[in-house]
Amino acid sequence: MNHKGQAVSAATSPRRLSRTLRPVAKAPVRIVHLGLGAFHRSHQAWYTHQAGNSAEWGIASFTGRRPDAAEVLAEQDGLYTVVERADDGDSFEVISSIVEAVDGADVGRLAELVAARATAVITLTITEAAYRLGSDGRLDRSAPDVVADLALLADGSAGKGKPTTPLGRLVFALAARRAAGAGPLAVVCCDNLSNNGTVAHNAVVGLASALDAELAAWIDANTSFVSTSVDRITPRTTEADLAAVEAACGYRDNSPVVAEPFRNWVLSGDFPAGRPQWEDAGAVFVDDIEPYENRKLWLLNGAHSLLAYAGQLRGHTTVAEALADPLCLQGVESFWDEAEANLHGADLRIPAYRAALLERFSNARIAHHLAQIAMDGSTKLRMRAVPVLLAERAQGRSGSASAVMIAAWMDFSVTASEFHDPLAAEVAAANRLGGTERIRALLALLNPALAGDDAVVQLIENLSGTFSGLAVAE
Ligand code: CS2
Repeated sequence: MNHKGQAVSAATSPRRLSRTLRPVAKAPVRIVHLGLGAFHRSHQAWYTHQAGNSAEWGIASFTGRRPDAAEVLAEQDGLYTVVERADDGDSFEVISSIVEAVDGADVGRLAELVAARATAVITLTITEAAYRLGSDGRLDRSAPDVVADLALLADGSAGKGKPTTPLGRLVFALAARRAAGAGPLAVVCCDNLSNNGTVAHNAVVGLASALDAELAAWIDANTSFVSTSVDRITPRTTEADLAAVEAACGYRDNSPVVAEPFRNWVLSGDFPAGRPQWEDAGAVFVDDIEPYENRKLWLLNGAHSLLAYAGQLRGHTTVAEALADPLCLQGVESFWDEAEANLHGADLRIPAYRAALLERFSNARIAHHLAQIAMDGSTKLRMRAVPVLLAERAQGRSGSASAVMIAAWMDFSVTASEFHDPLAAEVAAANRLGGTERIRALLALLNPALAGDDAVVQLIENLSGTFSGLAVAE
């Protein structure tokens, strides 16, 4: 059907978006990306497209676990539409910065591109969980896929074995760059982790050093790990979005991305082989990124996680629906008060930031699903709830608003029909224990020190059920 509701025959179907339909030159590959997904396309690829020197900066983007996203995009020569979805309507823009879309399993092509001297930047959106951090914040070398990748990489080091994790693939490709003598470059972490440049450094160098001390030393000396704070709410694309693009633009795009109008990118670090002029699109370069990172991670992502668990326990599906529930809103405001008391430095304009977040979250035209945000909670809560709770306790306060987020996650872990988490097995084992010991075991997965504090365990136990059971009926 077309937008007027008339049947459309194959002969009259709109043509597929491609560089033939929209003639636009391909920039040379100078950026390699790991994690080709919707967020990469609404954020880093969008900024690169807007940069004044975009003609010099093409992106080769690699998928994570599945080839699908690369296949669909390759059929469109890398072109796709960003649908900017505001409260009062949509606007559409074709983005052309991705010049090669590749199945992540093609580590040969990854190594070839990373080893090319022209490649200056590697960006990452591989998810928080992919850094395989243990509860001590370091690479968990005992994680089964880390162990498996180490064995594959050791099989002729940078030679035969093909690693399967994003970090393993990155180490493999950096080994190829070292072998080619192609010189230093920047790795830009765009995942929602505090101090994400340092986390990426520790994970990559940690993995490399388990293989080959000289490779680890080379990476350490030749790779600039840039820290960033990234922001743009990007829900999953639906069939209705494909139809909306077709109706408005007159072509078929099988891979559009829907995003809110707001976007933000703060970066800190060096680019030894150059970079696109992302500042042309509003990116900001700072010396001290921590206050910005914490503001975004705690206020935006923290509220998201609280809404994801509390909201689903209360029967809601999207962020906008959960925020319209006074009990959930109250939880968010209380958590923000706690977080704000621990945000210092820079001119953070917290009241305006909070007001803007309320507006962004209540954009009902963006169907941002709570189930999507709820995934990988054990990794996310270590960054979103634990630091605020620790800071509150250190100042002699209860931290009950951060604790309630953790309690809601624990409640959710029992009632959820689907529970995606790198520690799902450990969470299930803890849930088989009863009462206080269950709370303690679950808390130990987030932060062992907190789990050793009886008062915190008691606090969380008292808060369980806040968004379900009796508390709801009040
Ligand atoms: C969300 C983020 O899924 C999640 O965990 O909190 O993806 C969030 O939408 C982005 O960070 C917004 O910039």
